[in-house]
Amino acid sequence: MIWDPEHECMDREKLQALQLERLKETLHRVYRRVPYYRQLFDAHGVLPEDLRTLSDIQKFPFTTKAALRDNYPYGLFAVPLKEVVRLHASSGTTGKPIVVGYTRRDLETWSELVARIVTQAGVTDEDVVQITFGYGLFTGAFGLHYGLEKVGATIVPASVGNSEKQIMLMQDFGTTVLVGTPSYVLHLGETARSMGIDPASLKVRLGLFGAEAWSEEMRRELEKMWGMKATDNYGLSEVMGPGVCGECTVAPGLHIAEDHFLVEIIDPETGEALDYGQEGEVVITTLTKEAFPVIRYRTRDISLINPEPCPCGRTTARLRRIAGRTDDMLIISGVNVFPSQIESVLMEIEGISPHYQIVVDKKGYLDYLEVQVEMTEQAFTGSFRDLEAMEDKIRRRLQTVLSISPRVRLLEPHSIERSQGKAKRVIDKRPKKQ
Ligand code: DLL
Repeated sequence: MIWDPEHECMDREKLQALQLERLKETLHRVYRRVPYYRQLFDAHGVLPEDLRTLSDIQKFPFTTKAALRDNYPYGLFAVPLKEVVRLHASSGTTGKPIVVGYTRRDLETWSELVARIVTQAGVTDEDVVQITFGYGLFTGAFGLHYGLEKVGATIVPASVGNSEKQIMLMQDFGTTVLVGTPSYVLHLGETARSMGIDPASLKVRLGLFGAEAWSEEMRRELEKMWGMKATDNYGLSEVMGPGVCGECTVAPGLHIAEDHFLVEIIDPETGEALDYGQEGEVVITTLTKEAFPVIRYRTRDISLINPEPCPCGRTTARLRRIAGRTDDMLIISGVNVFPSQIESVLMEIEGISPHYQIVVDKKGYLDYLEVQVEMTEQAFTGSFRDLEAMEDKIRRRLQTVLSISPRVRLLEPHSIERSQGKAKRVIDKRPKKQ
């Protein structure tokens, strides 16, 4: 089913005309109402009137996370606080978070866009949907909540944590859809098993995953564990939260709500715009946000755009699943390594669990990478020989993919702390460069 065929299946020429009209309005609005943007545009010598075609957006300056942080808490709002009816904030690990606001119309748009992504993943009003994202400043839970409500699904607002109770709720309420981070739902599956319940025996048939990077291999693992179909959706607080794009069940890629967001891919080094199909950093401009519009926001997420129409009938361009973040990329003695590459290798090896951690440190002048991964209960024999052979096998596989030879440490089952939201996979102990 398609939630909003008028916009999701729009003729691309019409869609681009709509984008242009909305982009012009947005540029004028921020120039008039947000002193930060006015100064930024003035400093770059551009005016909203300089935009005549969509590609003219390239004349405009980027917005970075630093700018959002510097204007904490309300400096970038384009409406008086009186018109803001909800606040959320990004899960910043250091310093102050980024605060985003929504007008009543922004909330309406948000639930419409989430209704689109949950419908395209296959949710209907017959489903019982358990939301295991944390309710709070994080956009994940509330964002999914109101979109699912619009579709008419029965929502179980379980929030994150209390894992044994989550399993009980699934059994008693007949949960058919799970919403959460891949790492937490993996943990929920393990919890079920430790209670003597096979997760695949529960009624869960579909998972809506997002908020953190995950690999195709992790998808297969989750699908096998729960006997479900696992789908991906992507978004970020700075531009709205979930609802920016999501997968349909027909072909790969995440359909972008292009009538509300203009998405570009740029070279993260030079800032130059890249063509369709080329991989780079995702840059997003909001087209309809009232309270918190952003212009050319640098997400640091890495992907590419496929503009081909999808066999599902939607005409919106698709974003390939996020490969990682530019600031996630580890440089180990000059070699670029993405955590997602390590995850893909680990998930293909029998006898180890999907729970891993990557530790980076320096020994003298040399960078040093250690991959710690848990064995499965079945494979854990306690024999030193077996352990060594397994570590060696993992090291060789990783070396083929990464072109460097990491240290591998096998851990006993359940020794890595389980995440209750976004997993923290990388521990970088190297002194920070200034
Ligand atoms: O994570 C919004 C969201 C909630 C999306 C629930 C989907 C579902 P933030 O906390 O601001 O917002 O974090 C945004 O998380 O820049 C990506 O690096 C990462 N991220 C989000 N979704 C995905 C995904 C929410 N599907 C940051 N795949 C983004 C990979 C993702 N990374």
